[in-house]
Amino acid sequence: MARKKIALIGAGMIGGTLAHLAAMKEMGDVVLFDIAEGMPAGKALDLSQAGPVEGFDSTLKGTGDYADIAGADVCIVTAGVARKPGMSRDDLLNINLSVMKSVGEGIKTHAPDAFVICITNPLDAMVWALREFSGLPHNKVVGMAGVLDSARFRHFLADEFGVSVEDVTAFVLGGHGDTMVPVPAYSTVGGIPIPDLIKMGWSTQEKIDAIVDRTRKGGGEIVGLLGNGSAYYAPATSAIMMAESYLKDKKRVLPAAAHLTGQYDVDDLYVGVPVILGAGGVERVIEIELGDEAKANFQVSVDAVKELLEVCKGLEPSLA
Ligand code: A3D
Repeated sequence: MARKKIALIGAGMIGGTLAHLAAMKEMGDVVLFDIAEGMPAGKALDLSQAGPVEGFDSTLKGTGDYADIAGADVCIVTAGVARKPGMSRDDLLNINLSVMKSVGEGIKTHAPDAFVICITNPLDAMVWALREFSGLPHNKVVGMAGVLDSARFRHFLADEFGVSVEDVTAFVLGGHGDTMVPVPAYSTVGGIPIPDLIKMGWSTQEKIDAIVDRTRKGGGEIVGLLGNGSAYYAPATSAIMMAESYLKDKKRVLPAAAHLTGQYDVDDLYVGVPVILGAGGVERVIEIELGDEAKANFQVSVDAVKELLEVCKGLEPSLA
């Protein structure tokens, strides 16, 4: 049986970490694509030399030629630029939209059967753009944000309750960013919902509210601490979990930015919702009954994504 092929479009901080994880897990052979001269080949060579020590046989190749991603089973996209001082949100949108255009066309030409996971920010708009430019079926293009956001929520909750992160499940909906909607009622410790744990005296509403707020601002907290760049370990491991669910047809129930066609009263928009990820890509969007507060917060999040998309639709991306 041929090995699987994982193409990483963007070989920066997240791209390099993705390559490391994919090789360590022997998910398949890895191609690191980037426009930066030499860098993807350098990372691929460095990682290849970890193979004899770790005992993995995945091959790693760095490239600047889209032909090398041919036949990829999974493409994970982190290509783009980060917002720099003096750059407006629209400037950033325009640049990353152009990047999505060239990445989308590269995937369309060379890896049209791939399952595509977008990580580039602003996530909900970029995954939409990537789908448009690649022309792939909507169920084969998703955005990674929810797994990361819920992992942040789980980490903070486990810390608060003094329990293993393994026993904490967390539920996060909506767009990626300050408007995301962590839902404590669907988040549990050993199956016990957070509101019940508050009633049991394990925590207080104030503490949970503070955790929700910290989760929403989780990315910014790390940016502030790093001083240069943004989070990459947890984002990479989150995308790898999604890729594994697809490659192994695990049918994991994970939050992802998925294309909605009426679910949650949202039409033709990518927003974070729980989905089943299997060999068919997004096999099912799980539509749950939301309480009034979560519903109102979700709507704010959806409106923010819509607004961003309207700006995108007014821009004219060139190839980047
Ligand atoms: P970084 O280390 O800058 O890597 C981005 C790479 O993209 C660089 O190596 C660039 O050379 C490359 N690149 C730029 N233009 C192109 C192009 N046209 N084709 C191919 N490669 C190109 O960033 P990073 O790896 O830290 O982050 C990557 C993206 O993920 C950014 O947009 C972040 O904002 C985003 N991010 C998203 C999350 C989510 O949860 C959604 C979390 C963390 C970071």
